[in-house]
Formats: sequence, C-alpha cells, structure tokens
Amino acid sequence: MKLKSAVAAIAMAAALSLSSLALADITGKVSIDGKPPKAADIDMSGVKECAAQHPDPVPDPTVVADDKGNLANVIVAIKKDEGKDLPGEAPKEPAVLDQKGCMYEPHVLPMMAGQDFVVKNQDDFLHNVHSLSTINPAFNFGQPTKDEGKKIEPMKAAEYFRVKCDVHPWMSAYVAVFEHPFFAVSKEDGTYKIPTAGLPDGDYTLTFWHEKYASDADNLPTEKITVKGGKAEAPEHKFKAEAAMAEPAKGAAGQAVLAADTKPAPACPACAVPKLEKVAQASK
Ligand SMILES: [Cu+2]
Repeated sequence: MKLKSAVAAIAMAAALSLSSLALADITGKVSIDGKPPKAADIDMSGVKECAAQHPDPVPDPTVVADDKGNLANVIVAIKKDEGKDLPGEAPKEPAVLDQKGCMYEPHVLPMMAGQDFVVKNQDDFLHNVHSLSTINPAFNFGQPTKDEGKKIEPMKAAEYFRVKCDVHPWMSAYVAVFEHPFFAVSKEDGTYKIPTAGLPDGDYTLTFWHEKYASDADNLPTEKITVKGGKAEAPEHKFKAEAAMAEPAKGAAGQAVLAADTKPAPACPACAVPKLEKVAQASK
C-alpha cells in the first residue's frame, strides 16, 4: 500500500513537472494546404565516396512533409521588431552545422546572434563550407577531412541565409540568425515548441520561414498569438502548396537556389519555369 502511494506520488509529481514545463512554451503546428510534392531522390552516383555512404536513396530535403501534409524544417519565430528588445541571452551551447554522407545536418539551423557557431565534418574527404550571408560575416572554407568542430566567427544580426558546398552541388543548408531566443524548427509531424523563459506575457506575432514556401525574409507569413502564463497555442499555420509552386518566393540574395535545382527532372512540369528563373537570378 505504501509502495503504491509512493508510486502514485512520484507519478503525480512527474505529471505536475511535465505540465509546468508545458506551460513554458509556445506550441503549434505547420502543414501544407494541398497535396505535398513527392521529394525526388538526390543523385550522388557521380561521387562515389558520397554514394557509398547511402545504401538507400536520399530524398531531397527541400520539402519534408508526410502524407497528411505536416511540414518539417519550418523556422517559427517571434517577429523581429517585437523581439529585439526582449530579454534573452545566447544559449551557452554552440549551434552546430555538421556534414555527414555529403549532407548537412541539420538542414535548417536557427541560432542567436552571438552564439558560438561550430562546423563539423564527419566525412574523411573534402567539403567546402560557403555561406551566402549578406549581413553577417561571410565564411567560405574547406574542411579536407574529418573535423570534430571548427569554431567560426559568431553571427551578428538577424538574417536567413543559405550555406552550400562548392564540391557537392546538392549540399544545401539554411541558417537563421535571431536577436532573441524565441524560435524553433518544426519537426516531421509539423509541430514546434518555442521555450518562453524570460518572455513577458502579451500579444506577439509569429513568422514562418520555409525555403520553398516562404523564404522572403521581409514578407514572411504570420500568425498572431497571446502569451499568457508563458504559454500560447498558435493557430495551425498552413502553406498553400499550389500557390507557392506557381509563384516562387523571392528570397534575399543567396536564398533562391534550391538543392533540387541541380537535378534535371523536376517533380512537376509547372515547377520548371520558376526554378530556371531562380537559377538565372542566382547566377547574376
Ligand atoms: Cu561537400
């Protein structure tokens, strides 16, 4: 009996601590309104050291969505203007961009200005890490073999930018820099969770960035939220799949070319024209 009540007390304490943790988040979900495009596989056959690491096909990470349209790799953040005077220090742990099997991990990497920034290489051959940042310190260096972590200059200001590898054209990652710590990336089920420690209660605007559906940093789609007791449940944000394909986002310099652009056969004929335009813009 005693044991049972002890177990019950522990379970209750755990439940309470879970609920108090849950109180400290902005939560929500991102999805595509419409049929998610089927991701094409990346063709690494021309580079044997890359292909050798992937017994199974590697889907293009540009749009990672499940059958229900739940969308991963969306960066959700409190809008810059509302966030700039907010409290919050850069996390102590570094933001890490890793390279493994000729792919970047993670594919999208949000970080805070001033946070330590480390680039790793798990492959024992050359990658070139080339940022297309225009506001932040640009970097462009080779990592010729395995590297446990090269610390580079921290980013300084709010910006979304692409990182690419000049050796392997399909390698693409996106970095997002914020001047506050209130951001998150949607997971494969489309959900996200933004910790609110230090965020005063009140009305805020969330912005939603995605490399294909919304990459114009000055014109990101938004949802309004009210944070109360550190908690808010945001309305589900839906990207319109069809509209986005007909009218590609005009990202800031360096954001437009997708990994998929290097492939000859687009998943749908309608996608071909905007992709070509983007390549043309990027080559200027
Ligand atoms: Cu590479």
